[in-house]
Amino acid sequence: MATDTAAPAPASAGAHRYLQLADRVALLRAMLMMRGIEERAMSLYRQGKVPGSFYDGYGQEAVSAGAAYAMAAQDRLCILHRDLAAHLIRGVTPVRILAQYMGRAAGVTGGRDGNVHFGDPELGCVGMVSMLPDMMLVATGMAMAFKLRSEPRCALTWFGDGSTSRGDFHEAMNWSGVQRLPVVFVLENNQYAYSTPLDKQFAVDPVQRASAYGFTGVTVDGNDVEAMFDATREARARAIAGGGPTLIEAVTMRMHGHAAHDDMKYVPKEQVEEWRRRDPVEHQERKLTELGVDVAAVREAVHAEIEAATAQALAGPMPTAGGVLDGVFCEGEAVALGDGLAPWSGFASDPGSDA
Ligand SMILES: Cc1ncc(C[n+]2csc(CCOP(=O)(O)OP(=O)(O)O)c2C)c(N)n1
Ligand SMILES: [Mg+2]
Repeated sequence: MATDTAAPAPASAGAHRYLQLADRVALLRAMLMMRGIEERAMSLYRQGKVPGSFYDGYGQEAVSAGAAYAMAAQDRLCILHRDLAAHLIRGVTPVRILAQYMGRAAGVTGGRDGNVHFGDPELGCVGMVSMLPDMMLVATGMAMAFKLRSEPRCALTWFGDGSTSRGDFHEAMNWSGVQRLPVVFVLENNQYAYSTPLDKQFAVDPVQRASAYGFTGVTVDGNDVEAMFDATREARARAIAGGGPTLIEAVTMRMHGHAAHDDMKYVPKEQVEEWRRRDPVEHQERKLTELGVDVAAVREAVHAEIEAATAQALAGPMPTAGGVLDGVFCEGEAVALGDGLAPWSGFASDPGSDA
């Protein structure tokens, strides 16, 4: 993910304890890539080229980019519907993502789904289960396996504020607390669950529930990608050291409707305007500009990559009817998950990691 548009970091203030300048640019790139791909996919949706509906994470790019960047290759991720940057960081290419949205053969699910329910197992990612928040239980189960096998790995999953009202949330929190499992729960508090605002969702800030289940809970500015990285790096190190789970509450805002059809009339305009001033992409751009990075060049490179990927995805074939049953049933032995990319260069020197 490193890019050659990064100038050497000035020796002055502004250095990050763990991230090199190339890492900080990689975080910006991942966020720009997520935003650009989703904007492109939304226009393809309006042209009728994306079936079903379309969900995006506009305004929430820092949550998935920062958290995914802090995970090692051998860790396992359960990625949700507003977390595209995590797929990118694990190594899923833009062309595969765009082909996925259009139901093409080159998509991650080979055209079996034209939506957000995908995850490349070879990159250590579990395909998203739509029932919310079932992925918390999947991540908890994987963490249980790591513990039983004494493997120094960690599982991480994202979920929304709406998910905190479901029984699965409490089951996952309780079991992982009792067993002190190596799992990181990232609660994407984006102010709404469809049209339900926070004050109709919970009577206490849900981060307080972590202590009720016996583990650490932290609240983070979800629009600051480096703050997300820091909190996740710490949570992962704690998990690997046997310190149990962490609940990270990432406070952010869903800047678009729930999905393409939703004009979010129920959201006050002032609230959107207030959050627009805290845009996570612009926040990182300002930081990097101060560090001497040519941010416009990064933007341009990302834009060109997305345009090329869109052309390639559009030129790709639809799946054939003959292969419709391929991969539906397990044939022979199940193949274990592989390892994704872990672009952060710091695992070698991180005491909490064996990578
Ligand atoms: C058990 C369950 N009920 C309803 C849905 C339909 N649904 C999909 S996303 C969503 C809103 C979830 O809100 P939240 O958890 O806050 O996540 P956000 O979409 O805001 O990121 C709903 C109701 C679902 N997928 N699963
Ligand atoms: Mg929400």
